[in-house]
Amino acid sequence: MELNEIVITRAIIDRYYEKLISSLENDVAIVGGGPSGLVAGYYLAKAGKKVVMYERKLSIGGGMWGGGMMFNEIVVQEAAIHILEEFGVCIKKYQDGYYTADSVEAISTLTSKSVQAGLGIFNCMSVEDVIMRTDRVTGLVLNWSAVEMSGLHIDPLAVRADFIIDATGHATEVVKVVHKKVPGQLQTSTGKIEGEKSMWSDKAETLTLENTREVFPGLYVAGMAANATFGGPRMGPIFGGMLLSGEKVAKDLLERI
Ligand code: 48F
Repeated sequence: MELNEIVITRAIIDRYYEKLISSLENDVAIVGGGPSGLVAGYYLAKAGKKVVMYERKLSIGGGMWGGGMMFNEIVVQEAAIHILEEFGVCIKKYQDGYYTADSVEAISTLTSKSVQAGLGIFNCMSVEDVIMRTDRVTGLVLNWSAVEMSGLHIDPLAVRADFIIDATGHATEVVKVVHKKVPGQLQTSTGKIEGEKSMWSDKAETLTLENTREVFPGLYVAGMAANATFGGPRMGPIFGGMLLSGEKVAKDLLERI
């Protein structure tokens, strides 16, 4: 068979269009493809929910690829090991309570298993705004990351979702957008973004879970965005809290959808 460039092109356009058109209305839309977003997406998709993820960069995985300072190993505490086991990531015990995994294997496995569970992932897309109806977030406003990076004046497109998860990490970008549009109305102690505190691994890991919750009607925070929003410390290169946060936000949302 002689390969035909036009068939190849049509196949890509047709298949991408199918994915795009089927993700206009969702149960949950996740912003950010780091570990917390991926774990959330996996559990929601596995439970049969319609869930989509938008990631600004070409590669999914956020801050997990580089382990700690580009030493590509991650540390995960005992409490989160069941999640890596669920995904089938290879884990090595380091000493009591501490486990390690190859960060490249960990993030590629989280990504692969999430897609296989039914999570729709769109890379190279950035969320620049939200849709709001009567003081509730009801969707996302999207544009190509290349448009954002080049500063082109091109209008975005929009998708609807019953719930949004801000899993944008330290930047907590969706919460920032909401706070800009309706200042002082976040469900934090001051109504504002509390801001991330300095490193304190033990406290940060516990607080990440407590802070994984709804911050504005229709909008949840997970992962590092949860601590940045509610004023928790950063934890550094330990990833159990990120995984547990993804599991928790999925569980909480499954009770509401
Ligand atoms: O930062 P990130 O990995 O988020 P996370 O799941 O995990 C944090 C850890 O990696 C680490 C840590 C724990 O030790 O503190 O930093 O909380 O991934 C966030 C992803 O969101 C994307 C960004 O490119 C990254 O891959 N992102 C951020 N803003 C947007 C976005 C946006 N507006 N639209 C689309 N993607």
